[in-house]
Amino acid sequence: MRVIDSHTEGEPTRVVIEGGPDLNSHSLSEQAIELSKNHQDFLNATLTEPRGFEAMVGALLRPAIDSKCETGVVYYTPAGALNMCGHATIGLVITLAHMGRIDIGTHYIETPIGIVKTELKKGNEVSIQNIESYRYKKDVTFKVDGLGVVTGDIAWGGNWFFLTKDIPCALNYENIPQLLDALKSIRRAITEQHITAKDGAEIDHFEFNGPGSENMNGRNFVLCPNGTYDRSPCGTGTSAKVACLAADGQLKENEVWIQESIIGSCYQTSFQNGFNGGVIPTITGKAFVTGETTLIQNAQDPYANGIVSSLKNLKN
Ligand code: PYC
Repeated sequence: MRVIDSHTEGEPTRVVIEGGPDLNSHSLSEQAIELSKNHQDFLNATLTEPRGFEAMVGALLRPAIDSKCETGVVYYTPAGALNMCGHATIGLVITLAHMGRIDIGTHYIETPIGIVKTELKKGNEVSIQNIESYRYKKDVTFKVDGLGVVTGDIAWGGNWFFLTKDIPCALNYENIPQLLDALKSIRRAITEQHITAKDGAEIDHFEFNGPGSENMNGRNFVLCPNGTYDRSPCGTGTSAKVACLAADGQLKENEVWIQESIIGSCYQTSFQNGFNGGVIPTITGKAFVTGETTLIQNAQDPYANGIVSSLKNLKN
Protein backbone atom coordinates (compact mmCIF):
# COMPACT_ATOMS: atom_id res chain seq x y z
CA MET A 1 0.00 0.00 0.00
CA ARG A 2 1.36 3.44 -0.86
CA VAL A 3 0.57 6.32 1.46
CA ILE A 4 1.48 9.99 1.75
CA ASP A 5 1.56 11.47 5.24
CA SER A 6 1.04 15.09 6.20
CA HIS A 7 0.06 17.12 9.20
CA THR A 8 -2.42 19.98 9.36
CA GLU A 9 -1.69 22.34 12.23
CA GLY A 10 -0.15 19.36 14.03
CA GLU A 11 -2.84 16.75 13.30
CA PRO A 12 -1.66 13.91 11.02
CA THR A 13 -3.38 12.59 7.89
CA ARG A 14 -2.38 9.45 6.00
CA VAL A 15 -3.68 9.48 2.40
CA VAL A 16 -3.86 6.00 0.88
CA ILE A 17 -3.02 6.55 -2.79
CA GLU A 18 -2.60 2.92 -3.87
CA GLY A 19 -3.58 -0.53 -2.64
CA GLY A 20 -6.61 0.21 -0.43
CA PRO A 21 -9.64 -2.08 -0.44
CA ASP A 22 -12.03 -2.08 -3.35
CA LEU A 23 -15.40 -0.74 -2.25
CA ASN A 24 -18.32 -1.99 -4.28
CA SER A 25 -21.04 0.43 -3.22
CA HIS A 26 -21.98 3.31 -5.45
CA SER A 27 -22.25 6.47 -3.36
CA LEU A 28 -19.43 7.65 -1.09
CA SER A 29 -21.75 7.50 1.93
CA GLU A 30 -22.44 3.83 1.17
CA GLN A 31 -18.73 3.25 0.63
CA ALA A 32 -18.06 4.78 4.06
CA ILE A 33 -20.49 2.30 5.65
CA GLU A 34 -18.91 -0.57 3.72
CA LEU A 35 -15.42 0.49 4.85
CA SER A 36 -16.51 0.55 8.51
CA LYS A 37 -18.37 -2.76 8.31
CA ASN A 38 -16.06 -4.95 6.24
CA HIS A 39 -12.53 -3.57 6.40
CA GLN A 40 -11.50 -3.29 10.05
CA ASP A 41 -8.13 -4.94 9.28
CA PHE A 42 -7.36 -2.23 6.72
CA LEU A 43 -8.30 0.55 9.17
CA ASN A 44 -6.03 -0.95 11.84
CA ALA A 45 -3.17 -1.92 9.51
CA THR A 46 -2.83 1.58 8.10
CA LEU A 47 -3.40 3.66 11.24
CA THR A 48 -2.41 1.74 14.36
CA GLU A 49 1.00 0.70 15.63
CA PRO A 50 3.43 -0.55 14.40
CA ARG A 51 2.74 1.24 11.05
CA GLY A 52 0.80 4.21 12.38
CA PHE A 53 0.00 5.88 15.67
CA GLU A 54 -3.14 6.88 17.53
CA ALA A 55 -3.56 10.43 16.19
CA MET A 56 -3.53 9.45 12.50
CA VAL A 57 -6.66 9.95 10.41
CA GLY A 58 -6.84 8.00 7.16
CA ALA A 59 -8.04 9.28 3.80
CA LEU A 60 -8.84 6.59 1.26
CA LEU A 61 -8.93 8.06 -2.23
CA ARG A 62 -11.94 6.98 -4.28
CA PRO A 63 -13.06 7.94 -7.76
CA ALA A 64 -15.27 11.04 -7.66
CA ILE A 65 -18.84 10.51 -8.77
CA ASP A 66 -19.36 14.18 -9.63
CA SER A 67 -17.03 15.04 -12.52
CA LYS A 68 -16.25 18.55 -11.23
CA CYS A 69 -14.43 16.99 -8.25
CA GLU A 70 -10.70 16.30 -8.31
CA THR A 71 -11.21 13.17 -6.23
CA GLY A 72 -13.58 11.38 -3.92
CA VAL A 73 -12.41 10.41 -0.44
CA VAL A 74 -13.53 8.44 2.58
CA TYR A 75 -11.94 9.59 5.84
CA TYR A 76 -11.51 7.09 8.66
CA THR A 77 -10.02 6.28 12.05
CA PRO A 78 -9.65 2.77 13.52
CA ALA A 79 -13.13 3.40 15.02
CA GLY A 80 -14.65 3.53 11.51
CA ALA A 81 -15.33 5.97 8.69
CA LEU A 82 -15.86 9.66 9.44
CA ASN A 83 -18.59 11.64 7.71
CA MET A 84 -16.14 14.46 7.05
CA CYS A 85 -12.80 15.66 8.35
CA GLY A 86 -11.61 19.26 8.12
CA HIS A 87 -7.93 18.85 8.90
CA ALA A 88 -7.68 15.81 6.60
CA THR A 89 -9.28 17.76 3.74
CA ILE A 90 -6.60 20.45 4.13
CA GLY A 91 -3.97 17.68 4.30
CA LEU A 92 -5.45 15.99 1.23
CA VAL A 93 -5.28 19.19 -0.84
CA ILE A 94 -1.58 19.65 0.07
CA THR A 95 -1.00 15.96 -0.74
CA LEU A 96 -2.67 16.28 -4.16
CA ALA A 97 -0.43 19.31 -4.84
CA HIS A 98 2.62 17.30 -3.73
CA MET A 99 1.61 14.56 -6.20
CA GLY A 100 1.43 17.16 -8.98
CA ARG A 101 -2.30 16.60 -9.45
CA ILE A 102 -3.40 20.15 -8.60
CA ASP A 103 -2.01 23.67 -8.58
CA ILE A 104 -2.87 26.93 -6.79
CA GLY A 105 -6.61 27.61 -7.21
CA THR A 106 -10.04 26.13 -6.54
CA HIS A 107 -10.59 22.38 -6.30
CA TYR A 108 -13.63 20.33 -5.30
CA ILE A 109 -13.41 17.23 -3.11
CA GLU A 110 -16.28 14.76 -2.83
CA THR A 111 -16.89 13.38 0.68
CA PRO A 112 -19.58 11.04 2.05
CA ILE A 113 -21.65 14.06 3.14
CA GLY A 114 -21.23 16.21 0.06
CA ILE A 115 -18.88 18.29 -2.04
CA VAL A 116 -16.37 20.54 -0.29
CA LYS A 117 -14.95 23.53 -2.15
CA THR A 118 -11.27 24.09 -1.41
CA GLU A 119 -8.78 26.77 -2.31
CA LEU A 120 -5.07 25.96 -2.50
CA LYS A 121 -3.07 29.11 -1.78
CA LYS A 122 0.61 29.98 -1.61
CA GLY A 123 2.73 29.00 1.40
CA ASN A 124 0.96 25.66 2.04
CA GLU A 125 -2.24 27.44 3.04
CA VAL A 126 -5.61 25.90 2.22
CA SER A 127 -9.16 27.15 2.75
CA ILE A 128 -12.05 24.74 2.82
CA GLN A 129 -15.68 25.66 2.58
CA ASN A 130 -17.40 23.10 4.76
CA ILE A 131 -20.95 21.82 4.40
CA GLU A 132 -23.75 23.72 6.14
CA SER A 133 -23.29 23.51 9.90
CA TYR A 134 -25.85 24.22 12.60
CA ARG A 135 -26.65 24.01 16.29
CA TYR A 136 -29.19 21.30 16.98
CA LYS A 137 -29.75 21.86 20.73
CA LYS A 138 -28.64 24.57 23.15
CA ASP A 139 -27.88 24.13 26.86
CA VAL A 140 -28.26 20.38 27.20
CA THR A 141 -27.66 19.60 30.88
CA PHE A 142 -26.81 16.25 32.46
CA LYS A 143 -24.82 14.73 35.33
CA VAL A 144 -21.36 13.32 34.78
CA ASP A 145 -19.51 11.11 37.27
CA GLY A 146 -16.60 13.03 38.76
CA LEU A 147 -17.57 16.33 37.07
CA GLY A 148 -21.04 17.10 38.38
CA VAL A 149 -23.58 18.88 36.19
CA VAL A 150 -22.34 19.69 32.69
CA THR A 151 -24.13 21.97 30.23
CA GLY A 152 -23.37 22.29 26.52
CA ASP A 153 -24.66 22.38 22.96
CA ILE A 154 -25.12 19.66 20.37
CA ALA A 155 -24.06 20.85 16.92
CA TRP A 156 -23.32 19.52 13.43
CA GLY A 157 -20.12 20.56 11.66
CA GLY A 158 -19.83 17.56 9.33
CA ASN A 159 -19.65 15.29 12.41
CA TRP A 160 -21.83 15.48 15.52
CA PHE A 161 -20.33 17.37 18.45
CA PHE A 162 -21.14 18.01 22.08
CA LEU A 163 -19.51 21.34 22.96
CA THR A 164 -19.13 22.65 26.48
CA LYS A 165 -17.44 25.54 28.26
CA ASP A 166 -17.59 23.58 31.56
CA ILE A 167 -13.90 22.78 31.61
CA PRO A 168 -12.35 20.89 34.55
CA CYS A 169 -8.97 22.69 34.22
CA ALA A 170 -7.19 25.11 31.87
CA LEU A 171 -6.92 23.96 28.25
CA ASN A 172 -3.14 23.54 28.45
CA TYR A 173 -0.84 20.93 26.94
CA GLU A 174 0.21 19.71 30.43
CA ASN A 175 -3.43 18.98 31.31
CA ILE A 176 -4.09 16.67 28.33
CA PRO A 177 -4.45 13.44 30.40
CA GLN A 178 -7.00 15.12 32.70
CA LEU A 179 -8.88 16.71 29.78
CA LEU A 180 -9.04 13.38 27.94
CA ASP A 181 -10.39 11.61 31.05
CA ALA A 182 -13.01 14.32 31.53
CA LEU A 183 -14.24 14.20 27.92
CA LYS A 184 -14.37 10.40 28.09
CA SER A 185 -16.54 10.69 31.21
CA ILE A 186 -18.85 13.06 29.34
CA ARG A 187 -18.97 10.63 26.41
CA ARG A 188 -19.87 7.79 28.79
CA ALA A 189 -22.61 9.87 30.44
CA ILE A 190 -24.09 10.85 27.08
CA THR A 191 -24.20 7.21 25.99
CA GLU A 192 -25.66 5.98 29.29
CA GLN A 193 -28.29 8.73 29.36
CA HIS A 194 -29.24 8.12 25.69
CA ILE A 195 -28.58 11.71 24.66
CA THR A 196 -28.38 11.78 20.88
CA ALA A 197 -28.20 14.19 17.96
CA LYS A 198 -30.84 14.68 15.27
CA ASP A 199 -32.84 11.56 14.34
CA GLY A 200 -31.10 9.60 17.09
CA ALA A 201 -27.66 9.99 15.50
CA GLU A 202 -24.69 9.20 17.72
CA ILE A 203 -22.68 12.14 19.07
CA ASP A 204 -19.14 10.96 18.43
CA HIS A 205 -16.97 14.07 18.96
CA PHE A 206 -16.64 16.01 22.24
CA GLU A 207 -15.21 19.48 22.59
CA PHE A 208 -14.10 21.67 25.47
CA ASN A 209 -14.02 25.39 24.72
CA GLY A 210 -12.12 28.02 26.69
CA PRO A 211 -10.29 31.29 26.29
CA GLY A 212 -7.55 31.55 23.66
CA SER A 213 -4.06 33.00 24.02
CA GLU A 214 -3.23 36.50 22.84
CA ASN A 215 -4.73 37.29 19.39
CA MET A 216 -6.84 34.11 19.43
CA ASN A 217 -10.60 34.15 19.95
CA GLY A 218 -10.86 30.81 21.68
CA ARG A 219 -9.06 27.53 22.35
CA ASN A 220 -10.53 24.05 22.12
CA PHE A 221 -9.73 20.47 22.98
CA VAL A 222 -11.47 17.75 20.98
CA LEU A 223 -11.93 14.05 21.72
CA CYS A 224 -12.16 11.96 18.51
CA PRO A 225 -14.15 8.69 18.16
CA ASN A 226 -11.11 6.44 18.61
CA GLY A 227 -10.32 7.98 22.00
CA THR A 228 -7.49 10.25 20.98
CA TYR A 229 -7.43 14.06 20.85
CA ASP A 230 -7.13 16.39 17.90
CA ARG A 231 -3.79 18.21 17.78
CA SER A 232 -5.32 20.80 15.41
CA PRO A 233 -8.36 22.94 16.29
CA CYS A 234 -10.50 20.30 14.42
CA GLY A 235 -12.12 21.52 11.20
CA THR A 236 -15.53 20.00 11.83
CA GLY A 237 -15.32 20.98 15.52
CA THR A 238 -14.51 24.57 14.59
CA SER A 239 -17.46 24.52 12.16
CA ALA A 240 -19.75 23.32 14.96
CA LYS A 241 -18.36 26.05 17.24
CA VAL A 242 -18.92 28.74 14.60
CA ALA A 243 -22.51 27.50 14.15
CA CYS A 244 -23.09 27.93 17.91
CA LEU A 245 -21.49 31.39 17.97
CA ALA A 246 -23.65 32.47 15.03
CA ALA A 247 -26.79 31.06 16.66
CA ASP A 248 -25.99 33.07 19.82
CA GLY A 249 -25.37 36.25 17.79
CA GLN A 250 -21.72 36.30 18.94
CA LEU A 251 -20.24 36.07 15.42
CA LYS A 252 -21.57 37.83 12.33
CA GLU A 253 -21.40 36.76 8.68
CA ASN A 254 -17.83 37.22 7.29
CA GLU A 255 -16.41 38.19 10.70
CA VAL A 256 -13.17 36.32 11.49
CA TRP A 257 -12.83 33.91 14.41
CA ILE A 258 -9.39 32.50 15.20
CA GLN A 259 -9.70 29.09 16.79
CA GLU A 260 -6.67 27.81 18.67
CA SER A 261 -5.83 24.17 19.38
CA ILE A 262 -4.41 22.56 22.50
CA ILE A 263 -0.90 22.79 20.98
CA GLY A 264 -1.29 26.48 20.05
CA SER A 265 -1.84 26.02 16.29
CA CYS A 266 -4.86 27.76 14.78
CA TYR A 267 -7.48 27.98 12.06
CA GLN A 268 -8.78 31.25 10.76
CA THR A 269 -12.48 30.93 10.15
CA SER A 270 -15.56 32.85 9.11
CA PHE A 271 -18.99 31.94 7.78
CA GLN A 272 -21.67 32.81 5.29
CA ASN A 273 -25.31 32.28 6.03
CA GLY A 274 -26.52 28.88 4.87
CA PHE A 275 -29.64 28.03 2.90
CA ASN A 276 -31.32 26.08 5.70
CA GLY A 277 -30.83 28.36 8.69
CA GLY A 278 -27.28 27.22 9.46
CA VAL A 279 -23.89 28.59 8.47
CA ILE A 280 -21.37 27.69 5.77
CA PRO A 281 -17.97 27.91 7.49
CA THR A 282 -14.71 28.56 5.69
CA ILE A 283 -11.68 27.22 7.54
CA THR A 284 -8.13 28.21 6.66
CA GLY A 285 -5.02 26.43 7.88
CA LYS A 286 -1.67 25.07 6.76
CA ALA A 287 -0.54 21.51 6.06
CA PHE A 288 2.84 20.00 5.25
CA VAL A 289 3.74 16.64 3.73
CA THR A 290 5.84 14.63 6.18
CA GLY A 291 6.54 11.42 4.28
CA GLU A 292 5.87 9.04 1.41
CA THR A 293 5.78 5.42 2.43
CA THR A 294 5.10 1.95 1.11
CA LEU A 295 3.39 0.00 3.88
CA ILE A 296 4.40 -3.66 3.84
CA GLN A 297 2.25 -6.45 5.28
CA ASN A 298 4.13 -9.72 5.42
CA ALA A 299 1.79 -12.72 5.73
CA GLN A 300 4.07 -14.13 8.45
CA ASP A 301 3.99 -10.91 10.48
CA PRO A 302 1.68 -11.41 13.50
CA TYR A 303 1.15 -7.63 13.50
CA ALA A 304 0.45 -7.31 9.76
CA ASN A 305 -2.94 -5.79 10.61
CA GLY A 306 -1.71 -3.78 13.58
CA ILE A 307 -1.13 -4.65 17.20
CA VAL A 308 -4.77 -3.80 18.00
CA SER A 309 -6.13 -6.47 15.60
CA SER A 310 -3.69 -9.01 16.88
CA LEU A 311 -4.76 -8.42 20.50
CA LYS A 312 -8.41 -8.68 19.53
CA ASN A 313 -7.72 -11.98 17.82
CA LEU A 314 -6.00 -13.25 20.95
CA LYS A 315 -9.04 -12.40 23.03
CA ASN A 316 -11.46 -14.11 20.65
O1 PYC B 1 -10.54 18.24 11.49
O2 PYC B 1 -12.65 17.71 11.32
C1 PYC B 1 -11.51 17.50 11.72
C2 PYC B 1 -11.25 16.26 12.49
C3 PYC B 1 -12.15 15.32 12.90
C4 PYC B 1 -11.43 14.34 13.58
C5 PYC B 1 -10.12 14.70 13.58
N1 PYC B 1 -10.02 15.87 12.89
